[in-house]
Amino acid sequence: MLDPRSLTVVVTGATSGIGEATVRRFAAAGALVVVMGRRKDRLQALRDELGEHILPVELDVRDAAATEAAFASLPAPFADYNVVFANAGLALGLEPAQQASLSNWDTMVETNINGMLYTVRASLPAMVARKQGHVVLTGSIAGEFPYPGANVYGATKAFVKQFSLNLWADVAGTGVRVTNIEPGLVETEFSMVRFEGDAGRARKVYAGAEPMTGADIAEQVFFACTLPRHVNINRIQAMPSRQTFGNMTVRRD
Ligand code: NDP
Ligand code: 8X3
Repeated sequence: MLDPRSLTVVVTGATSGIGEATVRRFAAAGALVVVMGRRKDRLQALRDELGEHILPVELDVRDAAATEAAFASLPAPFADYNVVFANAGLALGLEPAQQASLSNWDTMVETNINGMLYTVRASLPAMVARKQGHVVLTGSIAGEFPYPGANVYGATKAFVKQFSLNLWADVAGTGVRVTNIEPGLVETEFSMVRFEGDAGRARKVYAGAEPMTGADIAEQVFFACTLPRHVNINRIQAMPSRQTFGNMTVRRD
């Protein structure tokens, strides 16, 4: 296994949920961690709590130039990052396509697809040049299995799935690894965001379901990243033990 103290990890979407838990997992193991997100107060709180191994960088991943600049201006020793966890993302709404908000669709595409691409493109050349790195993406089971109301959200995660495989086809042999993490139900701020702050509706998503936690997913990221460098985990798909596939639906008159 790789010594986690040899890792410098950049995490987008580090201010809550899966990203924050991953920051904590790597920091506890002695890695350096760059924490990226829009909520500056939360980034600073992570730095205050976890110490000088943490570098806060305020970033909206939808801004390509800002993303490029954020990676290009990382100070030593953080500039030598060898793991990039492109995790920032969101779902907005659960309406059927004929009622969904076009602006929500735009935001999901701009964040989950464009933001992820900007993060990878801004960080990949340096890792290839150093012959050492690992791109970890956050896909979703929604990128593989359809469900009503997932329309554009699920499609953005299907993009992540295929992009991760194509990325691996490009970089295999360069020293850079690629892993797509595809979780099912994880209790985070995800549903509060999806339902625009409707806490009751968000709670119902997880009630009685024993959902996974951010820490469960962080453990999977940590596992993939600390395997010996000759091993690449292409994808990890995980669900809570109570979650399974939907049945085929027939809508009868
Ligand atoms: P959270 O809402 O808890 O976290 C989302 C993170 O993304 C926050 O840190 C948020 O930070 C960040 N983010 C959102 N938009 C932007 C942006 N434009 N620029 C920078 N950062 C942004 O949800 P999760 O932890 O659950 O979500 C993390 C990832 O996991 C997402 O990609 C999500 O699609 C995916 N996922 C979640 C599942 C779940 O059931 N929870 C299951 C499968 C996948 P800030 O607002 O501070 O910018
Ligand atoms: C989040 C998982 O099933 O809520 O990507 O879409 S799901």
